[in-house]
Parts: sequence; C-alpha cells; structure tokens
Amino acid sequence: MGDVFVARPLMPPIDEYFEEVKSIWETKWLTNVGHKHNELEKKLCDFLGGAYVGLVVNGHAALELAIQAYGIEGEIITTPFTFVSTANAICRVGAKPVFCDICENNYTIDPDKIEKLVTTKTKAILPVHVYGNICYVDEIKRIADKYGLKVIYDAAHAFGVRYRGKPVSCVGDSSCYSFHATKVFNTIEGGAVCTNNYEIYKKICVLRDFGINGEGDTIAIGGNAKMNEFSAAMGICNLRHISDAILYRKAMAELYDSLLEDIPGIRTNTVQENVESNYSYYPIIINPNEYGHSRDDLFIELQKHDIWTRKYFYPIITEMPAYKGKYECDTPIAKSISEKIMTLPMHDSLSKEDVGRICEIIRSYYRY
Ligand code: T4K
Repeated sequence: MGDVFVARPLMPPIDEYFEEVKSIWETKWLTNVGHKHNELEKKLCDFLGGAYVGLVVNGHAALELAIQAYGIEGEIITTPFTFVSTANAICRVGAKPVFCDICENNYTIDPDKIEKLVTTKTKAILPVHVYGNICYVDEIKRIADKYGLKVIYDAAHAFGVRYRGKPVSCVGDSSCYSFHATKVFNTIEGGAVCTNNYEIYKKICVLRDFGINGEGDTIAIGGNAKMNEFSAAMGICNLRHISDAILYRKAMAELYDSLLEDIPGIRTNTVQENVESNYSYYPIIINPNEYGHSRDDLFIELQKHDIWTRKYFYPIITEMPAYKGKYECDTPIAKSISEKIMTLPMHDSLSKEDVGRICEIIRSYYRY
C-alpha cells in the first residue's frame, strides 16, 4: 500500500494540458496579463458569479491586495483559526488583526462575538470560510452594515461552494480565493479576488502590476502579483473538470461519514443547511475521553500506516511564536478545537479502498 496524502492536486489529462499550452509557443506570450489569463478571468466570473475576478499569483496575494485596494489601515476583525496567511496578510499591509472566537459547530467566526470587538478603529471584518463550511454570512452583513465595515472573505477553502443556490462569492464586498496545488481548484499556484465593485477590480489590476495603470502612469506602490500563462492554462483545463471533482469528493465524504459515524469520540463535519459544499477538506474532531486516544496519538497511528493527515489548523495563530503575546485573544473555542481537530485525506485521487482502510485503522485504534 502506498502513501495516502491529505491533499493531491486536480490535474487534467496531460494531452489536454499540452493542447492548451500549444498556442503559447506561437505567441511567445508567457506572462503580464496574456490571452490565457484573460480567458480564465472571464470563465471564473461565470463560475464564481462575481462581476469581476482579478487573478493573482496566489491566495495570499489576493488577501493583501484586497485589503490594500480598500485602503484599510485600522483594525480588522478575523479569527485565529485559519491558515497563517490570513493574519499575515493583515499585518503585512499595516493593519491590525483583532481575533474573534469561532463557532463550535462549523469552525467559522462567531457572529455573536464580533460586535463587542468593534471599536472606532475597526474598518473591516475578514471572516474565513473553512473546509467548505461557510461563515454566518447574513449575520456578518447585518453587523457590517450597522457599523459601516467592509467584509472581505478569505474564501481559500470555498471554491465552488454555493449558498442558497448562488456562489458564495456573491456575499460580502470581496472574496479572496487560493488556487494553490492543494486546493479543490488549482492553477498550480494562484489566487483571485472576486468582487462586484469595478473600482476595486481596477485597483487589484494596478496593484498586481507594480502600481502601473498604463505606460508612464504609476499611480500606486504595487508589487508583482501577476499570474503567468502556464498557470492560467492549468486553470482553464481544471475548470472543465471541477464539477466532477467536487461530486467525487462528495461521494468520498459520504463514505467517510458512513464508516465513521458509530465510532465513539469521533465527530464528523455536518454540511450546513442551504449550502452546497465543495468538500475541500474532511475534518474530524477527536474527543480523547470517549475515543481513548488524543488527536496527536491518532495522527501518529495513521502515520505508521503511511496515512498523512494534517492538523489544520493547529496551533491557533495567536499561539504561534510570531504572534504570541502580541495580541489580546479570548478565543477558547478556537483553542480547544485546534487541539482536537484533524483533516483526513480528501481529494479526487483518493480511492474508496483508501477511505475504507483509513476508517478501519481509526476504528481498530479505538480504546486499543
Ligand atoms: N487562506 C487560507 C484559509 C488558506 O488555507 C490558505 C492556504 C491561504 C489563505 C493562502 O493561499 P495560498 O497563498 O497558499 O494560495 C498548504 C498550502 O500550501 C496552502 O496553500 C494552504 N492554505 C494550506 C492550508 O496548506 P502545507 O504546508 O500544509 O502543504 P503541503 O505542501 O504540506 O501539502 C499538503 C499535501 O499535499 C502534501 O502532503 C502532499 C500534497 N501535495 C502538495 C503539493 C504542494 C501534492 O500532492 N502536490 C503538491 O504539489 O500548506
């Protein structure tokens, strides 16, 4: 039996990719907003349901550029239960992250705890959709409207997720996607800001290209965050297969659910009402008192069988050396979840047999 990884990239048949990149040899146009780039932006507008999609070099750049495009320099309310990129983006553009706790049931920001963190310096909320679960978007909108705050979603885990029948990128002011190799949809490395605001889209375009608006017209201090043509071609190909890939993930998630449901101390994820998930990740919570082992024990046990799970997200950001002691943080639920959570392998190369074997190891290890 070979290694089973937590994630594997979605890859089109190699001939399909060759066919797609052939024209690059004719045009010799490799980067700087080429044909493939523009084609992918258009196709993603349709898929993500936003009026504008600004492609960038990765999901982290999408976050930094979105915050910069809104000119936010004050406090931004987010959660410590996310990939470190979220908080790094806030800090690196000169804003201050204010950490809010999450909900026990879906691991996203707890809207009941946001309001008491709002101060005169608060400029935005940056909630994070996690694993394919979405934030309480309606409650977040109500709070943002009440205090005049922008809402920029970290939608790195939410590509293809739909809420009440519409792509989830339709909520909030902007949604930032990651198209990293390990994500549901990838452009090898890549990302995008999806927005309905033309001014913001234009700012993203300028900021990703050194701040250049046209020849001799540098209007902002931007960096280089442009997506190259090979990445865009990968995206064009992968977009043709994404619906099948998500359906396959759904089937694997349902298989996990059925095989894990009666193991004491193992809690699986529940797909939310009115949400079509993308099954980005398959998180489980391990309750050591009932299961007989901690999350860390199970992590090692699975490794012994070449099953490579991940502790997404452990530790919480405020416990990382770069952040510890620098920010006030009253987030007991996030801390407790981060100590009990593990994401099991979930991708479109996972076989039913892999899932069966993983669940059998988890079952046999119960109180062993
Ligand atoms: N916001 C959130 C909420 C995010 O989760 C992320 C990224 C971002 C923002 C920032 O987006 P990007 O700037 O990355 O676009 C990974 C990814 O690097 C990162 O994209 C992701 N989140 C994070 C949650 O996970 P690692 O260090 O855990 O990944 P790595 O390299 O260990 O890969 C995991 C598994 O995937 C490996 O065991 C094998 C497999 N793999 C990986 C790669 C890179 C492959 O099979 N092929 C590959 O090419 O960070």
